[in-house]
Amino acid sequence: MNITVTYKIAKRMLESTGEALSGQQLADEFGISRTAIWKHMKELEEKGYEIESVKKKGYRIVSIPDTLEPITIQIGLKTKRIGQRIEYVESCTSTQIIAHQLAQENAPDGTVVLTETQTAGRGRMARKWDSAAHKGVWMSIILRPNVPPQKAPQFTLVTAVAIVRAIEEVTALQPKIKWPNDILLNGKKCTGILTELQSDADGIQALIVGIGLNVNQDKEDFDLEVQGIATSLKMISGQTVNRQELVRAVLFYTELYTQMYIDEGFGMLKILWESYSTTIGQPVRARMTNHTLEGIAEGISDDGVLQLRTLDGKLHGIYSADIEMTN
Ligand code: BTX
Repeated sequence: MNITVTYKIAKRMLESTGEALSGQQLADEFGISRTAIWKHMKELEEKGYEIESVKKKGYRIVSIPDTLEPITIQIGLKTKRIGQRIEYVESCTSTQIIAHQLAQENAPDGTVVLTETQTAGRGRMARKWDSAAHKGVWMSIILRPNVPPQKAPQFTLVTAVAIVRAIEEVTALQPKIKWPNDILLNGKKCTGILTELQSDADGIQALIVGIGLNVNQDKEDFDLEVQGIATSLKMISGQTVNRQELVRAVLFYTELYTQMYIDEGFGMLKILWESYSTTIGQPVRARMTNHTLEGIAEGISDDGVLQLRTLDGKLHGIYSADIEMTN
């Protein structure tokens, strides 16, 4: 059974927006027999698609499975670049590793890697990222912006805004951003973003934006060591969230806002970011590799650097740190 043809048939059926298509029509369009069409229907059913077979009318897809396979994402996707190519694997070590490899093999701008579970999902500084099977969105986006390397860090902030907008659109939740890369619900982490860079003497070759979004986990789906700090959209809203719709929204807003950043700079996005931030105006402790600073987080600069004013009145630019609220 040629699975690519199975998916092409499924795509054709989904695009017919609920109307049944006859076995003969599908057979003619795909240049195969009606028996072959019937076998493709069986294959789809085995993959979790619910197919209604209406007498004299034909086949109709009634529901699609809760997977992140390209076909389930690309139907209804409103982007021009991001997600036009999606690489999907049921399981992997880390989508970042696959995306780096694809970027080196010249994968186009906007290529997306999606998986159901990661065995070595990673956060910043090689920390572990817990990626429960079929419960979250574990994804990497390859971007190839034509900007100098010093403009790369803001992509994390811009992506955070995009994710918050997507969550707001798909659920009734109102997440907050903790500088630089955590998205919080009720003070607990529901999303992490990891931006990695491939560059050479000519500048940025690719940005690999890794997104880990906790969607439908219950508390016990998380590893013990993160149960106290992590949460999911379902745990806060009390409802199972459609992961496919969420991925489409994240891709849409990521395309919109990264393009806005490339074309118009950080100005408007900085205002949006600050409006979602829990950090700004708050007393915080910033832990860096070698030292810690305490003070008030006054804002972020145009290059995304956190501005922290210590008790002695000095303003410090923080490029990378773990932030704790101290109030
Ligand atoms: P981070 O360094 O800010 O956060 C990592 C820390 O977050 C961990 O040390 C742990 O305390 C906590 N943590 C681990 N797993 C979870 C979780 N599921 N929910 C909440 N907190 C957790 C954040 O790094 C960046 C994470 C990016 C993950 C994506 S998933 C797709 C892509 N592939 C990949 O390997 N990484 C990215």
